[in-house]
Amino acid sequence: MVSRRDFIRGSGATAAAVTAAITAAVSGAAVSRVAMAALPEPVSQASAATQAPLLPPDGRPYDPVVTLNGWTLPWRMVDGVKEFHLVAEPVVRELAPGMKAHLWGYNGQSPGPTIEVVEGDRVRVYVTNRLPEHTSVHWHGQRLPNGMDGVSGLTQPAIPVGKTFVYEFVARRPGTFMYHPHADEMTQMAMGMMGFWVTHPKAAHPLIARVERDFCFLLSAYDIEPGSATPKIMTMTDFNLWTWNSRVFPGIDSLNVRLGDRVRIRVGNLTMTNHPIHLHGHEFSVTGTDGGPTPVGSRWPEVTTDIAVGQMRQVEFIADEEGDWAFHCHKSHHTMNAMGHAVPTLIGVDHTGLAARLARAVPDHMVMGERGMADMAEMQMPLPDNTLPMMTGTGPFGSLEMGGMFSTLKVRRDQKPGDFRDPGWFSHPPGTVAREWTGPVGTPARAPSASPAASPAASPAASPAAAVELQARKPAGHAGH
Ligand SMILES: [Cu+2]
Repeated sequence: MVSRRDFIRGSGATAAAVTAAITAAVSGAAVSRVAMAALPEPVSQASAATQAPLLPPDGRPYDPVVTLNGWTLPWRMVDGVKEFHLVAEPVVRELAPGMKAHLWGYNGQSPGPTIEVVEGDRVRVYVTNRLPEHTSVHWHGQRLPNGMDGVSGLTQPAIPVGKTFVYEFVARRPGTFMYHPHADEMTQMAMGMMGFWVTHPKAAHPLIARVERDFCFLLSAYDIEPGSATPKIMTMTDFNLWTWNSRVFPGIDSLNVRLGDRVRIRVGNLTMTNHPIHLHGHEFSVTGTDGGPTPVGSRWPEVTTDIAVGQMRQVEFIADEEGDWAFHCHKSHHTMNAMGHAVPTLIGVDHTGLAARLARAVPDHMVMGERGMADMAEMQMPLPDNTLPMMTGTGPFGSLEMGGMFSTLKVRRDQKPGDFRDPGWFSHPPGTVAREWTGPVGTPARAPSASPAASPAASPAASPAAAVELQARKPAGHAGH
């Protein structure tokens, strides 16, 4: 993997190299070399792996963030202005090993690169449109001149196909923001167009702590039928791939920290529903929203924070418990990969004899689910090309039976400061793992149930179990049945 430093060096950060690269790219084209050289070279990212933080090479210093399965866009400093170049374009994004999606994004990936600036920076962002339709970029949450707000039709004309627009404003307010199109929004966001923006404070800030680890990611969702690669953009709620930075478990990298680190995680929600994001083993406080840092008196401990549509929540905690801690959306359907939502519940249904009869009629039919759905995780069922098992991932103790919005916070005593690499699975101290009990098991105390003698003989209430069986499965109600 190419390191961040090599990546920047290799991409040519000097003006001469930029000019040479652009000249090479446009030689023969009827484009003024001077005009093209005025644009910062667009930097593209080919990898979906988490890139090392981009240490600021110039400008005001700050503590950079780490974008989960993402990267920060390098800039060019021109007369004290930070210049970035976003290229809106179709991309191929690996959602997890084994599945690639045809999305729209920026600079080679969906989501686009994170933009990091410092409070007070004057920022110039060139946006080149290589999509098949017009677009714009809205800088969600920012204080800026109205005409820089990126709402096509309202504050600017849309950026036509093939054209480049420039946005310029001062990053007035420190905080965590997002960017996304405000032109054919439903399509373009359903296709993956979004990115993170962090404005770091220019000096010590009473409400913004310095942290050892600062992670960020966006929530997005896609509806991609198994075997296909392009999201169905008309889907409103019934998505089948719930992603963090357009990745699903087990494709989402772990958040690797050192024992005792103060950790900040910034999460923005650009899906169509809310996501209660839950961390195991620690309590956190919400220290910021996209409206800015929260007052200290408004902070209380939580282990789950619900992030509504169009919101950002920034949480902080001290990572003082070693281990591999689950970190996920608490909507259990959001920690699953592509699945059919129309599958009936078969728990408790007796399949005896059914499989043999069905096999005669439908040779490839499989009966599943009568003891729950855990079988699904380890089932060797042939999948269509380019899809993922609904429940998957293997940990040190077996199948995790997860997918979608799931990752782990790995807290390690020996993780070096600034080292974000995956330390592998946790080695549990002896005697600290739940284990099988092989001694005597006492009879559990139960509440007394109604005695059959005390109820009318015909009443189903005579036996609670009988009542449950009777109601376990109702007719689906097809017309004519
Ligand atoms: Cu969720």
